[in-house]
Amino acid sequence: MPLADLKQQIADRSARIGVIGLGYVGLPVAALFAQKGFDVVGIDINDERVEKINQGISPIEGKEPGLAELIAEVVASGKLKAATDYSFLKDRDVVLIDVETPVNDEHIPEYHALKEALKSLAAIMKPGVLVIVESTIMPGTMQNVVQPLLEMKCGEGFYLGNCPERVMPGKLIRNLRLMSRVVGGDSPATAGVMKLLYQQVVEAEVDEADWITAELVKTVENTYRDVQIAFANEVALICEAMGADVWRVRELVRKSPGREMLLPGAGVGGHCIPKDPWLLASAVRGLEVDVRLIPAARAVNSEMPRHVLQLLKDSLGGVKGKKILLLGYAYLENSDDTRNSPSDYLLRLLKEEGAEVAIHDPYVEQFNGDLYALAEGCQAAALMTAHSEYKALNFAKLKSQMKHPLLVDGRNLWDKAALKTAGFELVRLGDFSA
Ligand code: SAJ
Repeated sequence: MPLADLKQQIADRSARIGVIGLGYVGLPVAALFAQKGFDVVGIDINDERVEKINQGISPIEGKEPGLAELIAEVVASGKLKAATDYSFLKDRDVVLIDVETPVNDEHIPEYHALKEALKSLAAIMKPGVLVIVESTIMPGTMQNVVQPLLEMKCGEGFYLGNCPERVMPGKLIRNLRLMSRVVGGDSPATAGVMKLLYQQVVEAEVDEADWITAELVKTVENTYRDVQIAFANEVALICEAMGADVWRVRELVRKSPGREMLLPGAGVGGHCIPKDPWLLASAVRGLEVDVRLIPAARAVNSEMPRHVLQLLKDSLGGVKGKKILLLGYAYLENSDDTRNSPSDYLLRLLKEEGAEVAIHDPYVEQFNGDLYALAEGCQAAALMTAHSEYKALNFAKLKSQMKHPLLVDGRNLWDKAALKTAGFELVRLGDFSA
């Protein structure tokens, strides 16, 4: 189909849309286009997930305002259907790809899911289809992986773009509607059609670009955050060594214009920040670019759980044979998301040291038991995730349960003076001030 015809079908919303991958990005995207009146078919390999969606039920756990209602609405209207069979995509005019793109232990992106999706799509997609990769990919992937895979099967007869997403757990619908997007096209004309497409659902700016620019924007923005967090963590370590309070230092640094120092903490988890810097750094592997800051920042952040272990060991004179309670297993406050959990790394470190570990997390089913029962006989409790409910614990009861009243605050959640008055020994990450 000529681009001009596709443009018209997008404008009158008669274009038929397919979405491959109905996870925390693909499902809300599919539902938002369906809500605007497009006929949308979603494909996922998980038949239970497909079944749930076709019943109008959201398979996504956690608090996602508006998502469950939106899915019920668009499934009831018949605008959104889900399937496991790629043949449902053969009549699609636009296909979005939202599959996972993890990195392996050597920090190299694994594209198994992406390649399988592309091969399955290439086998059935019709001439003139617009294929858009929304997954986060290493810069260069569109040219070196995506285009060749599609061309092998389909020759030249398709349009190709990438449009990275900016969703965040707990804000899926909100971010997809209100955050700007970059659309990278195989040509300026394709980017123009992509802009029109996303303007149907995005209320913010949609910026046109080429593939490499769109790939870089996404990986750079998350690498930027990782480097900023690493800086805050390194300042915290310096403050400990200097007997200062990083939280007071940070408060005063931020009074200087353009110094928005981020938060030191017990670790950096999640599915974006720990991964995307490696996607960016890997893009230039083998080229004449000496990438030093990005891996260094990753090293600082990934080792913060080990620093929490050191705080425990220094305070207890070692943790072997001691019982330690970890407060928080999710990577982010008030979330049930445990991907790349810093607590999981600390758990492994503690066990290697011969400690006994109890874990509490109100949002994670496996760990949402009675906190005070878990605290029984513990020589220390380490706050790893700043869940709101940890702010106002029954500290008298907690103290009565513990064998030794040591608290390590990895997220600057607790009032240092109040807890000392309550009889606790409090060690706050980054704060060794008197
Ligand atoms: N963290 C710190 N210090 C900080 C900020 C975060 O230690 O100052 C830790 C968090 O505890 C967590 C990890 O880093 O373990 C990641 O936290 P995050 O706030 O970056 O949340 P994410 O992982 O959900 O990041 C997402 C990203 N969004 C997308 O990739 C679309 C990121 O680009 C956003 O900036 C971030 O949400 C956000 O701002 O909420």
